[in-house]
Amino acid sequence: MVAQAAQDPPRVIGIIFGPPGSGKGTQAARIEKDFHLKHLSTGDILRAEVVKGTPTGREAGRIMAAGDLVPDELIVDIVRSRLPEAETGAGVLLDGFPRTLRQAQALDAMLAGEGHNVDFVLALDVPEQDLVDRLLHRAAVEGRADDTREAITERMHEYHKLTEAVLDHYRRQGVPVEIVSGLGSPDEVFERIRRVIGISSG
Ligand code: B4P
Repeated sequence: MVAQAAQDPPRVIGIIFGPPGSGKGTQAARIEKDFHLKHLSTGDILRAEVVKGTPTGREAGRIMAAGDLVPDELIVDIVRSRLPEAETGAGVLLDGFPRTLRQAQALDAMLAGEGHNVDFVLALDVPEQDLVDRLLHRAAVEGRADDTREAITERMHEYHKLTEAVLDHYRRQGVPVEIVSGLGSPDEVFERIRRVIGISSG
Protein backbone atom coordinates (compact mmCIF):
# COMPACT_ATOMS: atom_id res chain seq x y z
CA MET A 1 0.00 0.00 0.00
CA VAL A 2 2.70 2.45 0.98
CA ALA A 3 5.04 1.49 -1.84
CA GLN A 4 2.35 1.91 -4.48
CA ALA A 5 1.31 5.30 -3.24
CA ALA A 6 4.93 6.49 -3.10
CA GLN A 7 4.97 6.32 -6.91
CA ASP A 8 1.40 7.09 -7.62
CA PRO A 9 -0.94 9.73 -6.11
CA PRO A 10 -3.32 9.93 -4.19
CA ARG A 11 -1.13 10.29 -1.13
CA VAL A 12 -1.18 7.85 1.76
CA ILE A 13 -2.52 8.88 5.16
CA GLY A 14 -1.38 6.45 7.87
CA ILE A 15 -1.71 6.52 11.62
CA ILE A 16 0.75 4.95 14.04
CA PHE A 17 -1.14 4.13 17.17
CA GLY A 18 -0.41 2.69 20.59
CA PRO A 19 -0.25 3.39 24.30
CA PRO A 20 2.31 5.79 25.80
CA GLY A 21 5.80 4.39 25.45
CA SER A 22 4.83 1.77 22.86
CA GLY A 23 7.46 3.16 20.49
CA LYS A 24 5.33 5.19 18.10
CA GLY A 25 7.91 7.96 17.76
CA THR A 26 10.77 5.46 17.51
CA GLN A 27 9.13 3.48 14.70
CA ALA A 28 7.63 6.48 12.91
CA ALA A 29 11.12 7.89 12.34
CA ARG A 30 12.15 4.61 10.66
CA ILE A 31 8.98 4.43 8.58
CA GLU A 32 9.58 8.00 7.42
CA LYS A 33 13.09 7.10 6.31
CA ASP A 34 12.21 3.86 4.50
CA PHE A 35 8.73 4.58 3.19
CA HIS A 36 8.96 8.37 2.72
CA LEU A 37 5.87 9.13 4.74
CA LYS A 38 6.24 12.48 6.47
CA HIS A 39 6.28 11.92 10.23
CA LEU A 40 3.86 14.30 11.95
CA SER A 41 3.99 13.89 15.75
CA THR A 42 1.66 16.01 17.85
CA GLY A 43 3.79 15.22 20.93
CA ASP A 44 6.94 16.54 19.20
CA ILE A 45 5.11 19.66 18.01
CA LEU A 46 3.81 20.35 21.51
CA ARG A 47 7.23 19.81 23.10
CA ALA A 48 8.75 22.25 20.58
CA GLU A 49 6.08 24.83 21.53
CA VAL A 50 6.93 24.31 25.21
CA VAL A 51 10.63 24.95 24.51
CA LYS A 52 9.82 28.08 22.50
CA GLY A 53 7.57 29.33 25.32
CA THR A 54 4.66 30.18 23.00
CA PRO A 55 1.12 30.61 24.43
CA THR A 56 0.29 27.13 23.08
CA GLY A 57 3.40 25.73 24.75
CA ARG A 58 2.58 27.35 28.08
CA GLU A 59 -0.93 25.91 28.04
CA ALA A 60 0.14 22.47 26.80
CA GLY A 61 3.20 22.13 29.03
CA ARG A 62 1.25 22.06 32.28
CA ILE A 63 -1.27 19.58 30.90
CA MET A 64 1.37 17.26 29.46
CA ALA A 65 3.42 17.26 32.66
CA ALA A 66 0.34 16.02 34.51
CA GLY A 67 -0.14 13.23 31.97
CA ASP A 68 -3.44 14.62 30.71
CA LEU A 69 -4.52 15.12 27.12
CA VAL A 70 -4.26 18.58 25.63
CA PRO A 71 -7.71 19.99 24.57
CA ASP A 72 -9.02 18.61 21.28
CA GLU A 73 -9.52 22.09 19.76
CA LEU A 74 -5.89 23.03 20.27
CA ILE A 75 -4.58 19.77 18.80
CA VAL A 76 -6.98 19.84 15.85
CA ASP A 77 -5.90 23.41 15.02
CA ILE A 78 -2.25 22.32 15.10
CA VAL A 79 -2.87 19.38 12.76
CA ARG A 80 -5.05 21.46 10.45
CA SER A 81 -2.26 23.99 10.05
CA ARG A 82 0.52 21.40 9.56
CA LEU A 83 -1.19 18.78 7.44
CA PRO A 84 -1.16 20.57 4.05
CA GLU A 85 2.61 21.06 4.16
CA ALA A 86 3.24 17.52 5.40
CA GLU A 87 1.06 16.07 2.65
CA THR A 88 3.20 17.30 -0.19
CA GLY A 89 5.29 14.10 -0.47
CA ALA A 90 4.28 10.43 -0.69
CA GLY A 91 2.01 10.85 2.29
CA VAL A 92 1.83 11.38 6.01
CA LEU A 93 2.25 9.20 9.07
CA LEU A 94 0.34 10.69 11.99
CA ASP A 95 1.94 9.85 15.34
CA GLY A 96 -0.01 10.47 18.53
CA PHE A 97 -3.03 11.80 16.66
CA PRO A 98 -5.98 11.20 16.75
CA ARG A 99 -6.12 10.35 20.46
CA THR A 100 -9.86 10.88 21.03
CA LEU A 101 -12.99 10.19 19.00
CA ARG A 102 -13.50 13.94 18.50
CA GLN A 103 -10.00 14.23 17.08
CA ALA A 104 -10.68 11.27 14.77
CA GLN A 105 -13.91 12.86 13.55
CA ALA A 106 -12.12 16.17 12.99
CA LEU A 107 -9.39 14.40 11.01
CA ASP A 108 -11.96 12.54 8.92
CA ALA A 109 -13.69 15.84 8.11
CA MET A 110 -10.37 17.50 7.20
CA LEU A 111 -9.45 14.65 4.86
CA ALA A 112 -12.94 14.35 3.36
CA GLY A 113 -12.66 18.01 2.37
CA GLU A 114 -9.79 17.00 0.07
CA GLY A 115 -11.39 13.72 -1.06
CA HIS A 116 -9.09 11.64 1.16
CA ASN A 117 -9.49 9.26 4.05
CA VAL A 118 -7.27 7.34 6.46
CA ASP A 119 -5.59 4.49 4.55
CA PHE A 120 -4.26 2.39 7.42
CA VAL A 121 -3.74 2.26 11.16
CA LEU A 122 -0.66 0.55 12.54
CA ALA A 123 -1.25 -0.25 16.21
CA LEU A 124 1.68 -1.18 18.45
CA ASP A 125 0.83 -3.64 21.18
CA VAL A 126 2.96 -3.75 24.35
CA PRO A 127 2.00 -5.05 27.82
CA GLU A 128 1.48 -2.30 30.37
CA GLN A 129 4.33 -3.28 32.69
CA ASP A 130 6.84 -3.08 29.81
CA LEU A 131 5.47 0.37 28.93
CA VAL A 132 5.94 1.62 32.47
CA ASP A 133 9.48 0.20 32.57
CA ARG A 134 10.40 1.91 29.28
CA LEU A 135 9.02 5.27 30.35
CA LEU A 136 10.73 5.13 33.73
CA HIS A 137 13.95 4.25 31.93
CA ARG A 138 13.49 7.24 29.61
CA ALA A 139 12.83 9.41 32.68
CA ALA A 140 16.21 8.41 34.04
CA VAL A 141 17.96 9.08 30.70
CA GLU A 142 16.13 12.13 29.32
CA GLY A 143 14.22 13.58 32.28
CA ARG A 144 11.07 14.21 30.23
CA ALA A 145 8.50 16.11 32.33
CA ASP A 146 5.68 13.62 31.69
CA ASP A 147 7.67 10.48 32.54
CA THR A 148 7.10 10.66 36.29
CA ARG A 149 5.32 7.68 37.88
CA GLU A 150 2.18 9.79 38.56
CA ALA A 151 2.01 11.19 35.03
CA ILE A 152 2.60 7.75 33.49
CA THR A 153 -0.32 6.32 35.52
CA GLU A 154 -2.53 9.17 34.30
CA ARG A 155 -1.41 8.74 30.68
CA MET A 156 -2.29 5.02 30.79
CA HIS A 157 -5.67 5.88 32.30
CA GLU A 158 -6.40 8.44 29.56
CA TYR A 159 -5.33 5.96 26.92
CA HIS A 160 -7.82 3.33 28.12
CA LYS A 161 -10.58 5.86 28.76
CA LEU A 162 -10.36 7.96 25.59
CA THR A 163 -7.83 6.74 23.03
CA GLU A 164 -8.49 3.02 22.59
CA ALA A 165 -11.91 3.83 21.12
CA VAL A 166 -10.19 5.38 18.10
CA LEU A 167 -9.24 1.89 16.88
CA ASP A 168 -12.86 0.76 16.80
CA HIS A 169 -13.82 3.98 15.05
CA TYR A 170 -11.53 3.10 12.14
CA ARG A 171 -12.40 -0.61 12.18
CA ARG A 172 -16.07 0.34 11.80
CA GLN A 173 -15.13 2.43 8.75
CA GLY A 174 -13.37 -0.58 7.20
CA VAL A 175 -9.93 1.05 7.46
CA PRO A 176 -7.23 -1.67 7.74
CA VAL A 177 -6.06 -1.82 11.37
CA GLU A 178 -2.82 -3.79 11.70
CA ILE A 179 -1.85 -4.85 15.23
CA VAL A 180 1.91 -5.33 15.55
CA SER A 181 3.74 -6.50 18.66
CA GLY A 182 5.97 -3.71 19.95
CA LEU A 183 8.03 -6.09 22.09
CA GLY A 184 11.68 -6.76 21.35
CA SER A 185 14.34 -4.43 20.04
CA PRO A 186 13.38 -1.43 17.85
CA ASP A 187 14.94 -3.30 14.89
CA GLU A 188 12.80 -6.38 15.53
CA VAL A 189 9.65 -4.27 15.81
CA PHE A 190 10.50 -2.41 12.60
CA GLU A 191 10.99 -5.73 10.77
CA ARG A 192 7.44 -6.74 11.74
CA ILE A 193 6.11 -3.37 10.56
CA ARG A 194 7.98 -3.69 7.31
CA ARG A 195 6.38 -7.09 6.71
CA VAL A 196 2.90 -5.70 7.33
CA ILE A 197 3.47 -2.73 5.04
CA GLY A 198 5.18 -4.97 2.50
CA ILE A 199 2.23 -7.37 2.33
CA SER A 200 -0.11 -4.42 1.82
CA SER A 201 2.01 -3.13 -1.04
CA GLY A 202 1.47 -6.48 -2.61
P1 B4P B 1 3.69 11.49 22.78
O1 B4P B 1 4.82 12.34 22.36
O2 B4P B 1 2.84 10.93 21.70
O3 B4P B 1 4.33 10.42 23.77
P2 B4P B 1 4.33 8.87 23.97
O4 B4P B 1 2.96 8.31 23.76
O5 B4P B 1 5.00 8.64 25.27
O6 B4P B 1 5.38 8.39 22.91
P3 B4P B 1 5.71 7.13 22.05
O7 B4P B 1 4.75 6.00 22.08
O8 B4P B 1 6.00 7.79 20.74
O9 B4P B 1 7.00 6.53 22.69
P4 B4P B 1 8.49 6.54 22.17
O10 B4P B 1 8.70 6.08 20.79
O11 B4P B 1 9.02 7.90 22.52
O12 B4P B 1 2.71 12.32 23.74
C1 B4P B 1 3.14 13.01 24.90
C2 B4P B 1 2.00 13.86 25.49
O13 B4P B 1 1.63 14.91 24.55
C3 B4P B 1 0.68 13.16 25.79
O14 B4P B 1 0.69 12.50 27.04
C4 B4P B 1 -0.31 14.37 25.76
O15 B4P B 1 -0.27 15.11 26.96
C5 B4P B 1 0.23 15.23 24.64
N1 B4P B 1 -0.40 14.91 23.34
C6 B4P B 1 0.26 14.46 22.23
N2 B4P B 1 -0.61 14.26 21.23
C7 B4P B 1 -1.85 14.57 21.72
C8 B4P B 1 -3.18 14.54 21.18
N3 B4P B 1 -3.40 14.12 19.92
N4 B4P B 1 -4.21 14.91 21.96
C9 B4P B 1 -4.00 15.34 23.20
N5 B4P B 1 -2.79 15.39 23.81
C10 B4P B 1 -1.72 15.01 23.07
O16 B4P B 1 9.11 5.43 23.11
C11 B4P B 1 9.04 5.51 24.50
C12 B4P B 1 10.33 5.00 25.12
O17 B4P B 1 10.51 3.63 24.84
C13 B4P B 1 11.59 5.70 24.59
O18 B4P B 1 12.47 5.89 25.65
C14 B4P B 1 12.15 4.72 23.59
O19 B4P B 1 13.56 4.81 23.47
C15 B4P B 1 11.76 3.40 24.21
N6 B4P B 1 11.55 2.35 23.21
C16 B4P B 1 10.96 2.49 22.01
N7 B4P B 1 10.91 1.30 21.37
C17 B4P B 1 11.46 0.39 22.23
C18 B4P B 1 11.68 -1.03 22.17
N8 B4P B 1 11.33 -1.75 21.10
N9 B4P B 1 12.26 -1.63 23.24
C19 B4P B 1 12.62 -0.92 24.33
N10 B4P B 1 12.43 0.41 24.44
C20 B4P B 1 11.86 1.06 23.41
